[in-house]
Amino acid sequence: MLDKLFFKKKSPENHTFSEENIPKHVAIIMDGNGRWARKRAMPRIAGHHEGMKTVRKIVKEANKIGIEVLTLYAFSTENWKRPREEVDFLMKLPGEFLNTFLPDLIKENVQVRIMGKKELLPLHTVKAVDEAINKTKNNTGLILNFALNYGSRDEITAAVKALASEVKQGRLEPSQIDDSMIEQHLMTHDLNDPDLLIRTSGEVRLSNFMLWQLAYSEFWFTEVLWPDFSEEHLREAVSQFAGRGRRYGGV
Ligand code: V07
Repeated sequence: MLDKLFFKKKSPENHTFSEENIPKHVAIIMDGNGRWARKRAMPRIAGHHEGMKTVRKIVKEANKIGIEVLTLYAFSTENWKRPREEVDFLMKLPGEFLNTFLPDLIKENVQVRIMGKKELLPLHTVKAVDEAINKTKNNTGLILNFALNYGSRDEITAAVKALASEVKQGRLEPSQIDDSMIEQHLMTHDLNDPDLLIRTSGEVRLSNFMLWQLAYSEFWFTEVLWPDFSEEHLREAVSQFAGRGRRYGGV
């Protein structure tokens, strides 16, 4: 409770943004870890490891700012195509991250979640993640939502399949299908759509990330590589968002 009062928007000295304009849900494509390592003649995995430390920093800052949901693209369905050793290393990062930081996240009232297909993940990864989900499920602060083995087309396809099967069973008429019905079948059914998408490392594309949910979001791209992404950069993206007005297609 004390943590919540400290980190949430309750104490005026603890937030520097006007409350209305803080993005409630920020999604981040954490790109540039391999490039960060190459620039230092280090192996790619060293970049991933450094990127993990950045995750911790940015979660803390997001909580301070008063962001409600932070979705981080940790591993895509396409990432399985990477070399075996790199995939094995990546799959150990959730466990390492949680071993190191779960006690702090609990103290800070953070709720850990996962979106993606858990079935294909190694058992040790699933165990680490499930423990964190369980231990934080009643936390009421920042929702830290890791996209792990996530692909947006897969997610939409699964939603379409579920609806098609309801039609086949005669429980649904095709004419009844609308936006909100599709939304309810996505992994984000109980979350707001992201208000702000950040992608680091200079690539300007979505790479199969939250295609449906990002329909009306603001995008903020930076050349900064993820391991170099700082609290200041997050604040810069958030302030720029606060200065823009979103219109959802209206005027
Ligand atoms: C990963 C570090 C960040 C940069 C992007 C690639 C490497 C944190 C997690 C994580 C995931 C689930 C969870 C707790 C932590 C993570 C992967 C890669 C696969 F419950 N960072 N990080 N997972 N990187």
